[in-house]
Amino acid sequence: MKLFSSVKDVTDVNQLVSEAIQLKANPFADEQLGKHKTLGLIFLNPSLRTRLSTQKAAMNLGMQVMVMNMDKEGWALETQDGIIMNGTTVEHIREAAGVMGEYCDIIGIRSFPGLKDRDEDYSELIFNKFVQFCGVPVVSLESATRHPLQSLADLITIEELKTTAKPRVVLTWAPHVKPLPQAVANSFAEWMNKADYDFVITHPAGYDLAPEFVGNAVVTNNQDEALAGADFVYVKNWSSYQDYGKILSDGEGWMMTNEKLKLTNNAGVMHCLPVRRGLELSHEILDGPNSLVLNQANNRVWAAQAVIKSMLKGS
Ligand code: SN0
Repeated sequence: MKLFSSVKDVTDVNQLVSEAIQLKANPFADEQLGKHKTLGLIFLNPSLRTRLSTQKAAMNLGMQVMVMNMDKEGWALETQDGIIMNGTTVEHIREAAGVMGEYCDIIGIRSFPGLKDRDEDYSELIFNKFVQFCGVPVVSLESATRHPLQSLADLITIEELKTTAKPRVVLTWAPHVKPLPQAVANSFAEWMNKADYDFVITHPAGYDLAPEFVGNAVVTNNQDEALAGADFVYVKNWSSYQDYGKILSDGEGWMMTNEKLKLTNNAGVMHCLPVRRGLELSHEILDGPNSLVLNQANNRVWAAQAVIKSMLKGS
């Protein structure tokens, strides 16, 4: 694998999931593979799990890791081509990416959407420029439209815990105070469609995801109907795709609670984190037996390790 930005970059998803599960059982089996190889992690936005789990995965493979918090410590980056740089941006992404490619064997990059210009965000301008100019394999650490390491960890979590071949998996919108990217929801939907589960998306009117991500999912604005019989409930806020980047309502009544859990098949409740307690998800759920958020976070390591291993092997 030379690029991991979407489920489409994976030739055999089942094989990648079983690789991750094997690595979880035997984390140091490939500790010679990454010897004298360097992973560079570049953040244009904040991170906790992605940074630590990917770093840990690389260390398990014997790699050295360098982390660059571009947003705080780097020069202000220019991304537009052909302009005169007489303003506030200091360094062009062409040189910055090229330089980092000189120092690293594999690069991971995080670049959130601006949530102002939908076409620009959905063209993955920054991520794609980085891939183009760094010249080494690239792992997405969450781009404008997707968060594939999270989705792979989510798929691993469901595969480990499911009790039927085709579980009912519900992605439910949750309230939030800030306009958030659609990336986690898009990506989760893309991977769930690939997994061929009984997959349902529920959200208030106006929050439809882009059709290419919805795929074959059943979509309903009735959350109770969606939750009925669910085996897994994935809770996530996202801002509007139609009225791009906007919060359309306060989403009252959409928080996932124990009361709503009664509608489900004693579902496992998932969230990528960070989560706003008492707003997206109730304290009682997060502190209760149905929460899978730490299982998901744990699986971030094995997801990253399976992807990086495949890049190191050049397979
Ligand atoms: C990001 C998102 O894409 O929704 C990252 C998730 C892994 N989440 C946030 O930015 C949350 C920010 C907040 O203020 O709660």
